[in-house]
Amino acid sequence: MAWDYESVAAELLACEDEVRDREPISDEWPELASDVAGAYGIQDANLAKRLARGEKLIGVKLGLTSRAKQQRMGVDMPFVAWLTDAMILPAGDPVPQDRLIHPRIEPELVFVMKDRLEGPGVTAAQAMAAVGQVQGGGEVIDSRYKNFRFTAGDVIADNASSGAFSTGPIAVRPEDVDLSTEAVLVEVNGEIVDSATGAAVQGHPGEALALAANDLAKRGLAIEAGWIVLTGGITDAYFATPGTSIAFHFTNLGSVHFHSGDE
Ligand code: OOG
Ligand code: MG
Repeated sequence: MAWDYESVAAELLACEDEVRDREPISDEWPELASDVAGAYGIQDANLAKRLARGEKLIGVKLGLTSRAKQQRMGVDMPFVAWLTDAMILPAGDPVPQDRLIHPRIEPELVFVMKDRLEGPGVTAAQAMAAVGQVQGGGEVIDSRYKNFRFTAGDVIADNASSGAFSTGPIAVRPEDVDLSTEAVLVEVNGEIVDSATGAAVQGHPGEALALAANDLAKRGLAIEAGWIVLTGGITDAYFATPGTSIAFHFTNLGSVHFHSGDE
């Protein structure tokens, strides 16, 4: 099969809809591995298909903004992807196993924007000034690639393994929390298995937000007021196989719980 951007976008969305994984597209189209601009073209075509079927664009997510994530996934480049309303997982709802391939869950610091933020040249301080609220959260990632094996181009094209996300019970103004020292404990089936602070995310999640604005500017896009921004997994992600309970406990931002359905 000779791939082009449109057919890759269609195939990745079909994998998602049919709940099946596949080998990375770059196995067949090696140039895609490092074609970042092309991969964003695929990501945008993927979004256009979501919008055409009625999903609403509600924000952006960052990927691979922490060393923990970069090392685990074997890709050392942060990137941006799209969030739609279909990805919202109301707090307390079980992880929707029937529509996910191999969900993994990771803790995130989440921003709700009060102002539009447009790059290039945005600094972390300017980025934070545009934030209305900060929340703890968790993202359910679900790569369309077997065993989460991918190159930078593959994962950007795949909307950064987007699946679902939940936000925590407490929302604070950004000036009321120190995000570099805000810690999260990761609990899996009652055991604390991991921890980190917000500093793991590019030194400060505001840096990740600035990075997103500056990256979107390359496509002539901006972060809009009211949008949600997931700033990237703070720690590694944990498999949410049926029967698994995962909770993220933040210092000031409360806890977010995920129940992965019955075994
Ligand atoms: C890519 C998505 C990464 C994050 O927060 O780093 C991501 C993956 O790990 O499959 O959402
Ligand atoms: Mg994430």
